[in-house]
Amino acid sequence: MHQRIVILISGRGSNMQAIVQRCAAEGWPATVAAVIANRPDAAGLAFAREHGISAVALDHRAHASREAFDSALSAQIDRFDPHLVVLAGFMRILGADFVGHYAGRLLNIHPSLLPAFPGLHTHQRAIEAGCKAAGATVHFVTPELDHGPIVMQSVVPVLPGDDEDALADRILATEHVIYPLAVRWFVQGKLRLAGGIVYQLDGAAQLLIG
Ligand code: NHR
Ligand code: GAR
Repeated sequence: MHQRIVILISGRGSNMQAIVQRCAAEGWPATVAAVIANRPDAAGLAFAREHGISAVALDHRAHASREAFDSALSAQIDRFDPHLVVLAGFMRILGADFVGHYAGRLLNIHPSLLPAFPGLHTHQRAIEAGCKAAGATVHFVTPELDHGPIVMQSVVPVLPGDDEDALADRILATEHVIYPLAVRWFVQGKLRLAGGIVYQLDGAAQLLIG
């Protein structure tokens, strides 16, 4: 069945671009129906428009409360009747009502090896902890921040002399591989969730070593 995807961004949108490009190049049974940003200046909105994708800016600062923003956001999302909602560098914490409305069809990518380093400033925290490995995690979103069932992870080395930007760039290159793959699996119906564990039905590796 053909699936509609809505992608939420806050800035650059390079993960969103990777998903749009793979979807077209690989002929997924899916369409990116809309890209929605909580920042009107998000660079990714221009990319979406140039590719004929509906681009919506919904400024969280124009809403009186988190709940009001969440409601406005889900109203915008539901205009596109999506099968899947993808957070791709989306920087606003979402409330339990919002998350519940999209239960089982809301994905995020987080730039750490969860359950290590949920929240912000993950690259700097991994360096300061002396980690020798870092990476990214695609997970289903649950109300508890960065704690949902894990779909796929990538691992990269932390190298001597790395600063935050160097490590972020190394991880980002792997995000552009694992996020499109995870979304493809979802739209192909290849993911099953049981007991809080995500299984890939073909037995494909859910780990990328970058
Ligand atoms: N919402 C829920 N309920 N659960 C998750 O797992 C979520 C989520 C919303 C976003 C992405 C996330 C990440 O991958 C994400 C996962 C924003 C913050 C944050 O602190 C933290 C984690 C994530 C996204 N945001 C600040 C806030 O007050 C604003 C920061 C800013 O604007 O720069 O919302 O890391
Ligand atoms: C990515 O590294 C993503 O993992 C991270 O922000 C970057 C967004 O880049 N997400 C978070 O930190 C979520 N809190 P992009 O806009 O180019 O996809």
